Amino acid sequence: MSFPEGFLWGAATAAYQVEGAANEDGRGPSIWDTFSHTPGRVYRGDTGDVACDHYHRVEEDLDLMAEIGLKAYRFSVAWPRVQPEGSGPANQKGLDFYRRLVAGLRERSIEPMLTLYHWDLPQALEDRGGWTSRQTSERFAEYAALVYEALSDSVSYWITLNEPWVAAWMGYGLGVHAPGHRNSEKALSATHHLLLGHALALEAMRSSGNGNRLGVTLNLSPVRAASAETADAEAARRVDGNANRLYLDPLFRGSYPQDVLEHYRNTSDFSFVREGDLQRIAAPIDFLGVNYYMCHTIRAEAGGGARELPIGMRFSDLGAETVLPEGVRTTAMGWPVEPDGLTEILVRVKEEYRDLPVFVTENGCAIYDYVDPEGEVNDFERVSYLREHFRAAQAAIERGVDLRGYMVWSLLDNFEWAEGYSKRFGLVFVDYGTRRRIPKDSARWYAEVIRRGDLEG
Ligand code: PNW
Repeated sequence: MSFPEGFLWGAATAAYQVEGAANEDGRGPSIWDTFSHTPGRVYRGDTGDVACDHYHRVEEDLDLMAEIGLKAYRFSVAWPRVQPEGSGPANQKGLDFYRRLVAGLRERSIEPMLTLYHWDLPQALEDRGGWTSRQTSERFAEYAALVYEALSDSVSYWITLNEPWVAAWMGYGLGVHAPGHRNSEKALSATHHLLLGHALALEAMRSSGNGNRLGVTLNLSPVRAASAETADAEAARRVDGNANRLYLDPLFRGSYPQDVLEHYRNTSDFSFVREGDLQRIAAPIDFLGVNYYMCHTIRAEAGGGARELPIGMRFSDLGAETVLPEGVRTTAMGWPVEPDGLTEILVRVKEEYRDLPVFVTENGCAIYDYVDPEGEVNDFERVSYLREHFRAAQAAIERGVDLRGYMVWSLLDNFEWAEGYSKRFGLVFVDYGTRRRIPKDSARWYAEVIRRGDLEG
């Protein structure tokens, strides 16, 4: 049982999480610089100022990718490197870094997959309302056009947004990510302007007419009711509406789900949705990126004080709460390990929305990794996690899903947002004292999978 010929096995990172060099070559501040430098926002006060120092160690990291035998590498471009103030002409030094990175990938026959927005909005735009402002969608399209002009000859796979749900709800609704607002009306407006930004960016890139493939990445999670009770089933449907359908419906059907609009009737008048927006948002994409981490098992909110659930398992204003299903393992993030959910969500996209090329653009797990006395990182739990999820991907292919590739999150341990450096997702361990890279056992195991093209042995 093998993966299709030409399957793109890869790994992913994001600019703010790995680059560091926060004040170099004209980079401007992003909302994540502001947020991480605000006391109390990020675990232990960690920031991305230096991160993995990837900006200076890009050659070494390219060699690591080649050593693992990656066929593809997904990275993001830092908007504030290209436009320090979020508008105006391109900062060439900022673009040069990505030109070098892409050239290095091409030299090693690694396919670049570029994400335009992985959450590092220029602070100057946040000061004018950020994603709650329609202007930001327009600025985003201008930024996309600048990057496209510089790199469309050498990059074939373009992703407009990474996880608009997380950007909108964790950033503007729950306040656990930058810019840290806690307001559902803002999260709804941010959702719409992110999707509109995707649409306008796509239009700008398409107008230059070449054969590149353009898509968007969503984090999708099957939602299951914790019991057969009607109240739990209804709560699960609300979470599904918020987390999945609020993004899938506009992109593939050109409408927001009725039950979700109804649910937020007293929260927002949705006046930010203008005539024609949804039609533009539903313009065809060439592929969908799916980030898969977990299923949500939901019961109706019991009331009596919110429990402190792990980040990524909290929802606001839905009258719903997450429970951990019995007998399910969790990762260091506290997230349940449910590989079959990956098959389920991929099949659902094909059956309920569209049969189109799909990439798993992120999947992986955090473990409390450490370097043993022999200098090795024995992360057998990550190997099992990945093997089980690769099998789930294979099951989706057998059920007809047009899956083209799989990007493991992440190439390197890195800045895990609100969790700082305390959570390690990498195939490669990073010593944050010296920034030395140590490939984990999972990196060697993955290299073997890629070399053989199957999961046996
Ligand atoms: C993703 N959820 O975030 C991001 O794209 C990465 O930058 C991040 O490092 C990685 O996953 C691990 O956290 C997510 O609530 C955050 O389901 C939350 C969820 C999913 C992904």
